[in-house]
Amino acid sequence: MSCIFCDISEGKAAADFIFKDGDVFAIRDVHPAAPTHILIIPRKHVASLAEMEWVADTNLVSKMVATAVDVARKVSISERGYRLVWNCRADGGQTVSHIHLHLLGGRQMKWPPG
Ligand code: DGP
Repeated sequence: MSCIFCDISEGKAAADFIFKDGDVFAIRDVHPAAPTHILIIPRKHVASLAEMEWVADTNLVSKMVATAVDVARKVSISERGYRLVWNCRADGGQTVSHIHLHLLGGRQMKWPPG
C-alpha cells in the first residue's frame, strides 16, 4: 500500500520541511487550516493512534509533541499560542493513514472544534 507520508519521508515526494531527524519530520500542510499549519510525522509507519504499540511507541509520541513545541518556537507562534490536534480514524477526521500531529497557529482558535 502506498503512503504519501512514507514517500515524503523517503524523499520520493516533495514537501516543505521545517525540521527533520532520524525519527520524525515536520512539514507544512498542503491544505493549511490556519496561517501556520505544520504536520509532525514519525518516519515509522503507524496507521493511526489506535494502532500504536503503546509501550514501544510511547517515546515516539513524546518526541512528536516535543518536536511540535520546538517547531512552534522556531516559527514564532509559541508566544501567542497554538493548537495541537490528533485526528484518529474516520470519525476523528483522519484522511491520511499514517499518524501525524497537526500544529496550528497564527489565529485565534475556536472551541469546540467542528
Ligand atoms: P488528517 O485529516 O488528520 O489525516 O490530516 C492530513 C493532512 O495532510 C491534511 O491536512 C492535508 C495533509 N496532506 C495530505 N497530503 C499531503 C501532501 O502530500 N503533502 C503535505 N504537505 N500535506 C499533505
